[in-house]
Amino acid sequence: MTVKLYGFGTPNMTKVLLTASQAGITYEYIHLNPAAGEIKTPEHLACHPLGKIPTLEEDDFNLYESTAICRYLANVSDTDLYGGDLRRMALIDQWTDFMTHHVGKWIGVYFFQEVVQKRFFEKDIDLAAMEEAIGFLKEQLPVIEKQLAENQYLCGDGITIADTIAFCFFNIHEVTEFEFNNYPNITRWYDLIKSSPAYEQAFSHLDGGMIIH
Ligand SMILES: N[C@@H](CCC(=O)N[C@@H](CS)C(=O)NCC(=O)O)C(=O)O
Repeated sequence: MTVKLYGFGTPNMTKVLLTASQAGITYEYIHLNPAAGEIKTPEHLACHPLGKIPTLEEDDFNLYESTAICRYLANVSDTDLYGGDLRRMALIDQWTDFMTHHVGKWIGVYFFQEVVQKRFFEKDIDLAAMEEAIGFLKEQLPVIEKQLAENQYLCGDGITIADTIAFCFFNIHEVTEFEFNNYPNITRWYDLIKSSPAYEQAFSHLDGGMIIH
């Protein structure tokens, strides 16, 4: 069985590439060019009803939604990326949701405004949206900082998909003005994941990182 992962360089794409690499899964990355309409073809719409990415294909099995794909990849692997007892799994879900619906949502504003709107569509940045994001991040980043001051990873000693998903939001700083260098424990955790062979493998598929092309 070969897992095929379809998409282009965005935080949601990197979540699944990095999870697949950490899970030790053999996969093929298939780049789709949004500007060329490659995500709205009948073939891709058959995999994702809204023509979005990332998507997974494994024989006759299709999956979309990046977190669902990360959970699946972790579950079919021999790793503890999404494992342990019910409480550990609940905490992985908690940190995944906290990142997705709070911290990551606001870091994502940098990606949307600076990469999608400005670079890809050549539109002006919405300064009010940026201000709002900065305000929420001032309140929310200390929560991650405290958790990582007390634990090596978000859920304790072992890396989980919550870290991978969180990392891919923090990785937005590489292509935007978003910064977190005044948070030493987030920086320590980020550098640890970035120096891993899995990061090297996952990001080698993306020419220039999370830049849409
Ligand atoms: N909640 C979905 C979001 C999917 C999504 O919005 N994908 C974006 C890129 S990250 C996309 O395909 N945008 C192109 C479009 O909507 O045409 C996930 O986590 O996978």
